[in-house]
Amino acid sequence: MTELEAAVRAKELRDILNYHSRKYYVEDSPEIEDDEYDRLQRELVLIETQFPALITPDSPTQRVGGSVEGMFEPVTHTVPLESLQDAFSIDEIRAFDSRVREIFPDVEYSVEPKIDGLSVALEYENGVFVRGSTRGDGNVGEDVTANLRTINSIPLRLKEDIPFIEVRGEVYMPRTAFAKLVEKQDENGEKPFKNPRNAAAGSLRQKNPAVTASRGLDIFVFNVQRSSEEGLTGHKQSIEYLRSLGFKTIPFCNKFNNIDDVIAELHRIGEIRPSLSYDTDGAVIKTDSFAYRAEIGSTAKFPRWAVAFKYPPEEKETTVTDIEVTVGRTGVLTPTAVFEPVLVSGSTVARATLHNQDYIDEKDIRIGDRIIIRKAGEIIPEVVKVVSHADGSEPFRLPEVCPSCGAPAVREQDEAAVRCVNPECPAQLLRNLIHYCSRDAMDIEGLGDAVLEKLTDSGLISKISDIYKLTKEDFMTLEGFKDKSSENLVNAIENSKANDLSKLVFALGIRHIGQKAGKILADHFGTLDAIMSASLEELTAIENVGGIMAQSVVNFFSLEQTKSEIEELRAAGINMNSLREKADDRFAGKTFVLTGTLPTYSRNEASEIIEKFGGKTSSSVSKKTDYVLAGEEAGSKLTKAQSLGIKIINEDEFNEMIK
Ligand code: 0OX
Repeated sequence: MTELEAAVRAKELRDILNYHSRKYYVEDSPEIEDDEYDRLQRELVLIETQFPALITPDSPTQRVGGSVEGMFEPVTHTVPLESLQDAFSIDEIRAFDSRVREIFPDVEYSVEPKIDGLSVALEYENGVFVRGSTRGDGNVGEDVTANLRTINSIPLRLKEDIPFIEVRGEVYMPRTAFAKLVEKQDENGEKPFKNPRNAAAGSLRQKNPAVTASRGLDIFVFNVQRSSEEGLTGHKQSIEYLRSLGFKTIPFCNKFNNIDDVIAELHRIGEIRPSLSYDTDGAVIKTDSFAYRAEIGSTAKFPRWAVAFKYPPEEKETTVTDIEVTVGRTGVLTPTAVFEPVLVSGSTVARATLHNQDYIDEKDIRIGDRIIIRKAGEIIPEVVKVVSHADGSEPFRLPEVCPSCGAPAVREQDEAAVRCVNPECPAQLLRNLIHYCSRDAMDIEGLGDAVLEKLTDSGLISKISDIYKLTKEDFMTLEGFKDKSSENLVNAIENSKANDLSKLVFALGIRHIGQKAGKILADHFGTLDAIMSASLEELTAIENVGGIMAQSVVNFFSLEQTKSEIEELRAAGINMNSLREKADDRFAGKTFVLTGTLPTYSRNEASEIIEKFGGKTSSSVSKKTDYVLAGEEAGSKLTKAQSLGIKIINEDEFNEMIK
């Protein structure tokens, strides 16, 4: 393919991909299958890897990239992002109408939901998204362009290449995405976000756009702030115009010419609020005509032509009958308040997670309390506050032993969670087994989630070392296993015994010890016995091993269960020595970043080689990177390396270097 042919095809692919991305994320009416979309995207990435000069900022391959270093840059809003005057009663709405109608007796209002997220401004030049910023104080916000680019419903290119337009919208986290995020945060012992709005704000202020991308944010656009185009005369018309440009606009906006109909619409929105997939904190009533708005004007703080009607949050009082504690898959003890069932926001609820000890302490929630509950994000029941304690009640403390296995439950430094320390705790067993057998750990092909679940359910394994006692006959008792498949599994288990020590150290699932730390420990000590008997001081003295990691290693190997399990593994013939030969130090002090798919090496293999020669690998490109080893479908890392002038090598050149 010549560069010219590539340029033509790249443009074509970009247009097709942008079209289908809009169909899927904005209009919710996809026309092609996901794998067809992926195929087209891969084709574009391939062209852009071969001809990086063809990469454009509106390319759908450029959504995630470019970490922010330091602070977000301030952005002064040319047109301020005004806030709204709140109204808490229908009387206040009528008073608002009287004020407006005095000037314009024939006023028409548009009414739309008030999305509970955070306002942003998006700027487009010649149809291309060039900058996005938060509202801030309305006059000065922060440049969060890289993070906003990860939101798939924000078009990187508009349907029309108009010279300039700035729009305003509300970034929000859909309720389902919020529920998933909180579950993960609880599981990881992190402090969970209080509501979808806080979660959206936290996600938009991430330094790493890949994190933002993983949070499932979305947007509704509802205003033209300024534009090179003229001719818009009213609000509803401008929403339709924004939609025609390819924006995902506010989900509905209805126009009325009298206040009674507006009030009926407020009641209607109030009714449907619980069933929406996003949080709303009210409805916005806006004078529709732009000419009228200009006449009515604004106060120092708010426009006089609009008002936000706030719905009272639905809250109910009930009594806590119990606080239950369960152990999650990661060993975290999670308290749940059980209360007398009450109807809130459309459904009956009887339980609310209390997250962790700090949360309980902050609200001083006890068994027997009268409490107020509501739904956060309209789906997750939440204890708002305690009304009164029962006579003679005591503050609630999480148990110091695991309710599942009775082993000590401890709270580690800097963690919100209390965890069961027992690696054989039945509540944690499956997760530990899955990790142990995974590719980067002991790499036992065929022993995935489903098979391991069957093995634990049937009682064939109750700890890691039991894996090595499994026979072909054991597998054949499981549904779906035949002679050959059972034999393959037994062979895969047998082969894993010869793995390098670094894989075993990682596979043991010691908290804070990842794949890289597994290699560092194995290389440094050479044998598992040496690691097991290492002191805190010895561990901390190793480069790249911090205090928390060192403490975690010491804790793990001091457990009786760990010691007996290691002996079982030793008896099963698992290699406990480092097999990683140290070659010469030709890459000493050099940092490599791997990106894309290499023709022959997997990422792990390439990292192994780099480390064997004393080099390091890193996951992100910075000024400190010495080489970027790029394969096919390399994306933003390649672009960043080019912009920083870092040496980019392919696999052939890499092979030359290691000859
Ligand atoms: C929302 C929302 C916020 C335009 C001028 C004053 C307020 N959160 O959904 N603000 C506005 O309007 C701005 N409309 C909305 N729908």
